Amino acid sequence: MVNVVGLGYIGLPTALMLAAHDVEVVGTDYNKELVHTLQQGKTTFKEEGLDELFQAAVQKGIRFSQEYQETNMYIVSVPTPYDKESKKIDARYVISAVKSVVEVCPKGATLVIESTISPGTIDKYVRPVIEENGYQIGEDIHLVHAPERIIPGNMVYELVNNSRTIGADDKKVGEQVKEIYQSFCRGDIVVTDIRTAEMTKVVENTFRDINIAFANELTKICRSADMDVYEIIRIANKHPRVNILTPGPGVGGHCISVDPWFLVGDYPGLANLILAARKINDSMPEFVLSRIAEIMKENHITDVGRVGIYGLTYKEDVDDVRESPTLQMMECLEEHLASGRVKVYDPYVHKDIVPNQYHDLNGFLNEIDILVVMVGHQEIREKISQITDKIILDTRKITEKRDGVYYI
Ligand code: SAJ
Repeated sequence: MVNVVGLGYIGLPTALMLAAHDVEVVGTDYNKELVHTLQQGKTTFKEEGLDELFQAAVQKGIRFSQEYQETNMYIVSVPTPYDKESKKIDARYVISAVKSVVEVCPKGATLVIESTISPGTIDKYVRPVIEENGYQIGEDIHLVHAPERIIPGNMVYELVNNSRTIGADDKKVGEQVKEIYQSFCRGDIVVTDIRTAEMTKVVENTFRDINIAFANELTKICRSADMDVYEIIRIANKHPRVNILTPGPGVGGHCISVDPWFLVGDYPGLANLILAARKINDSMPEFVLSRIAEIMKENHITDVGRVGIYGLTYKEDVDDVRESPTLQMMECLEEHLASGRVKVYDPYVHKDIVPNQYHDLNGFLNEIDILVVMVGHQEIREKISQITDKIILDTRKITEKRDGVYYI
């Protein structure tokens, strides 16, 4: 039986996928309400194909509990926040999950960490916790790091089709874990050592961050040169060895905007390109604000209260608002004492998390003159061509060029 610990964005789909493929699974989370919701047969976040997967897993007998189970394999997928000041990982959830596993696991169990961790975390935090409890690693407990790679918005598909990395102290144990993942994963599964797996994961997200930063820097250059950045990227990408990503209002989410900081925090003075990329991406929400100011001036609009921000999530068609560019922008606005004036709307965010948040699109549109598209949710993609009575600042390039439409 596999005990999946932490039933969030990664743990839940992983647990469901294993169960749906005939692996006996118990999903554990310390959040009572979350476990209760799952036990009642409801999923806890929106994701393409997740509800169907949930049904399949329930039929195969998946169970949910607040208790850690006594079994021979654990998959830990708990959050790994980072300290905003030092930029270093805050490993407290991983440490506490490992402690709890060690308290119940029989000798010889395998402990797989799926959470993204900064390179070196297993040596620095996980091994000591296990050893302090009198367990000998490699004898009493086997350690593995199998970092997740799935992208929110396409998680179910990517769980099955992505290749993945398994880092293990002992290759044989790595191969055994590989077999478990092969119950559902059709991608290549590479077995390597733990430090390599830790570093590879962070490198992947850092690569994407740097590529997006390049696109965002080009946007600023093209804005100053009065050129069309999208056309330039479109043409450049026709080169067989060029693949520039898409500029936008910033980089959010809990992965790409966080992981590169681990390298910056741990290797100050060495991670220079990585730091520059982070700074560029972090500067984008403020850049959008400066564009809003320019456009207001150009159109003789003086009332910030007539500006409407579409989108609060960190990207399209997800309900996750962590580190979202809009929230970053609202923080900048707060510094200018204007955050309470702009109107905000997101079809995926039902709770009020910012001032002046609307919950119906028409009501929101009725109150504004400038529509700032921060997130290209399906809803706005479908409606944007009909919104002809507003000035639009489209940071996601979902709108055709026409009078009154601006880009970043
Ligand atoms: N973004 C751009 N331009 C782009 C692509 C993305 O501005 O061309 C922005 C998005 O709008 C968003 C942010 O970047 O704000 C990150 O979104 P994303 O879709 O690029 O990635 P995540 O954070 O949802 O998921 C990433 C993925 N990593 C890579 O593609 C290398 C995913 O595979 C990882 O599993 C995930 O991080 C993770 O959990 O680490």
